Amino acid sequence: MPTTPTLEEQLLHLKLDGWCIVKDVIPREAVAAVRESVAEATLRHQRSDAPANIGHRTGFINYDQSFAPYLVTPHFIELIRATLGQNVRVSFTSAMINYPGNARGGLHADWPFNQRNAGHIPAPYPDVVAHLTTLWMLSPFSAENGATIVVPGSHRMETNPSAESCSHDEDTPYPTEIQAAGDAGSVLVMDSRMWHAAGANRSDSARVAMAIRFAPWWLNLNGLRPGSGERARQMEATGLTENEVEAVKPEVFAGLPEDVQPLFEHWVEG
Ligand SMILES: O=C(O)CCC(=O)C(=O)O
Repeated sequence: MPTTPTLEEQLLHLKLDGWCIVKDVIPREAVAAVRESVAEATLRHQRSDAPANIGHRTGFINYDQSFAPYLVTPHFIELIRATLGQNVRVSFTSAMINYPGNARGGLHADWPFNQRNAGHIPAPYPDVVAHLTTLWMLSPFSAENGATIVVPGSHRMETNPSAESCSHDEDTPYPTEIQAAGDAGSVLVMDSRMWHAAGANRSDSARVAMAIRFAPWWLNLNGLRPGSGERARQMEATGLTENEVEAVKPEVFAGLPEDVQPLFEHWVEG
């Protein structure tokens, strides 16, 4: 019978391989309601510039809070805090629906290591865990519906395929890549440096997920703030675009569970 991995085992997996899966972050009996709520809010607030076959909404906490209580599920947040420190912050909340027919994405590392973002740490970057990407499986993730493709160990590289100088092309599968499958309610936790991509959805149903990213207190997030001077200067200096994360509305913040509020306090509007 499979046993539940300990925190130490998960930390080792994350350190050596760059990723791990945390099961039952959303309990089985609750996950269908969260999936429906996220899917419905994504459809209602869909980004007009989302790629074909993808439903996408950034700043998602302002539109739906059904997932918020699970951000502090003890065996999940303990792993996040053990990696990034006690005063960790949520940097992004994005909903993503990959529809049937969605093609495989390009291999990349995430912000702040993605070299196409204005606010990136230039490659070659140092070997430091500076940001975590967590992908919440609201539908089961399978090879057929496009479970995330990961390249284990690639987080220790000092570059990634978003850099023109990287010797690996983003659209070429990497020989040791695998797909991170899991049950609905599980969360794929990745070092944001790890090379990854969305898998192709060859099934006949939508893959509903959220990307919730975490930063340590010392990482500057101001370049993500719409309208900030720092954002404008980063974009002007690099000639690159940047993700936008809208501020959390005060009334949304006030309605969050007390133990979830510290994760968002740095980003409240006003
Ligand atoms: O949808 C996926 O499986 C991957 C998403 C992704 O690449 C990202 O959010 O950076």
